[in-house]
Amino acid sequence: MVHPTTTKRYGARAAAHTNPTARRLLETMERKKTNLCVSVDVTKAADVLEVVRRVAPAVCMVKTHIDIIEDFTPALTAELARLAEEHDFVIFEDRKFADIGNTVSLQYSSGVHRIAEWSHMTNAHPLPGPGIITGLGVVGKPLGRALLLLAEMSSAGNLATGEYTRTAVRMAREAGRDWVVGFIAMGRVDEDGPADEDFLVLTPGVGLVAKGDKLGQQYRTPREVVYDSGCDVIIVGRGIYGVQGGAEAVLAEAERYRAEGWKAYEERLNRA
Ligand code: S5P
Repeated sequence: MVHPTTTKRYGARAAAHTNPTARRLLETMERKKTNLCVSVDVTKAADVLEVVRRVAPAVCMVKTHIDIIEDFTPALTAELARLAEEHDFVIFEDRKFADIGNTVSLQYSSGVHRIAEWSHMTNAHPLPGPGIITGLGVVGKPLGRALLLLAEMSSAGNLATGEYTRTAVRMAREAGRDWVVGFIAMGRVDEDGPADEDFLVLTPGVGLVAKGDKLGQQYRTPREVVYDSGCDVIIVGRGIYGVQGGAEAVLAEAERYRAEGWKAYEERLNRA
């Protein structure tokens, strides 16, 4: 089955969203002709900014793991937020919240990182039940932030399958798309929904060279993810920032993934 959202242009899909971050992302994708999110999993603030400045022209989104930064100061997130405005991309802090509502609302708003202040989008495991969505929403909704649920994962042997995945999708529908705008998933987990429903599917585990790593990560190509599986955003980490050849090579590699991802999207639009 071909889900109706997979044959619509990203820009046209923006109108189906009330959440400002979802709209902004879809409009940025259309404007910059990119469905690429670079995952900047490096551990020094200067290296994060170096990678982001390099890849900025090629991305709709930058994904962070802010808790791996060894020399974190709020100047880093302030600069990331400034770069997001200057270069037209969305910031996604890949926090994978997984606790009760009260705890996650504190983890989201407070602590050293104050994620809600600078990150347009974040994500949560549905494992604890709907309270996690409500708890994060208390903080994020008034700020116009957006939440994704992890409905599936890319790693070998993960437990997010079958009934767990279906329940994640049901929880998102019940929460409403003004807050839960989509999923981390490997395919169109929302296929059973009504034709006018529009969720974003963001997909990690993307590589043009490696097939996996030694710790269970599994890679598919941009074409497999966007054309075959109907996902919206490809998330690429080591395949881009880990490329040999220094700073110049990083932008060239980001551009290669952008072009592959965009070609697969254009072909999908033209699919009968
Ligand atoms: O199932 C998942 C979910 C996520 S968000 N598998 C993943 O790999 N991720 C994240 O995507 C992971 O935490 C990492 O930041 C990125 C993949 O990085 P890569 O270097 O393997 O491309």
